[in-house]
Amino acid sequence: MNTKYYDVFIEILESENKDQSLNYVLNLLDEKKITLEELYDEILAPSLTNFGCNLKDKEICIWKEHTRTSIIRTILECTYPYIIQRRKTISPVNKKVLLFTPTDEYHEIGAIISTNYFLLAGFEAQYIGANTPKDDIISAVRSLNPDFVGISVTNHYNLVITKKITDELKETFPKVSIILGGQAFHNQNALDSIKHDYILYNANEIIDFGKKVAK
Ligand code: B12
Repeated sequence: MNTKYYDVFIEILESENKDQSLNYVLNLLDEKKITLEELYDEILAPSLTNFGCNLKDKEICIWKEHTRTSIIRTILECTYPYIIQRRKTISPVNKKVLLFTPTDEYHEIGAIISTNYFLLAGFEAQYIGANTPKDDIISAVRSLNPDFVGISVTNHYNLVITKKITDELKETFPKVSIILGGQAFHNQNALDSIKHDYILYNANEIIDFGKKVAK
């Protein structure tokens, strides 16, 4: 995808104009200038990941980051009808994945976007929330009986609780495979310390994974 769309979007986003930001990307989708994957991977995700604030007053940086996150969340929710449309054209994988962020992990945009990638790859995918307590995760897996759980971790401080969660998941549900994702696993030591079956980083990897595990 041409970075032109990203550059224009960032300019609008910097003015914190929610309506214009939303209309700009929805028009790109409607006019088929970009795909949903390009919107998520090349526009929305980097608009957050590259967020920097050079202002001296850090308090201002905080509400600016929150405003930006809120605009991105609104855009994400508004793309759901496009996912429904796309799913009518995709072969189902016939596998279920349950996604969440662990206790104390409030960064959830990556978990929501990756849930959408799983849906676009033909999985049944359900996002059960951010900052999810271990017991609620165990209860959801018991009730929903997924083939996979997808755990999104951003902050490396949350690796300790993630390890407790994955240890218990493996012990209680040995047949459920664990997929890890998120910025905390860009570090190999972090990855080595947590029980898992797969690590996936982006839309293409999730789509290839779907083809591999399709029933
Ligand atoms: C937005 C944001 C917040 C928001 C989050 C709002 C929300 N509802 O999600 C709020 C304001 C809550 C927040 C809080 C904090 N934040 Co913050 N935050 C960010 C910011 C700017 C963007 C994160 C983001 O959404 N990125 C976009 C998403 C789409 O990218 P992603 O998560 O990587 O996801 C992609 C892939 O990784 C993958 N993926 C992700 N998960 C999964 C899961 C699976 C299964 C798969 C297959 C794939 C996958 O798919 C996604 C799409 O490509 C980052 C900056 C950065 N560099 O990212 C800092 C950042 C992550 N935050 C940081 C910090 C320090 C904090 C705070 C501790 C600040 C504080 N002092 O209070 C708190 C911690 C809160 C907590 N307990 O979790 C640090 C983390 C540093 C570290 N230790 O690792 C960062 C890097 C900022 C920095 N440069 O210092 N933050």
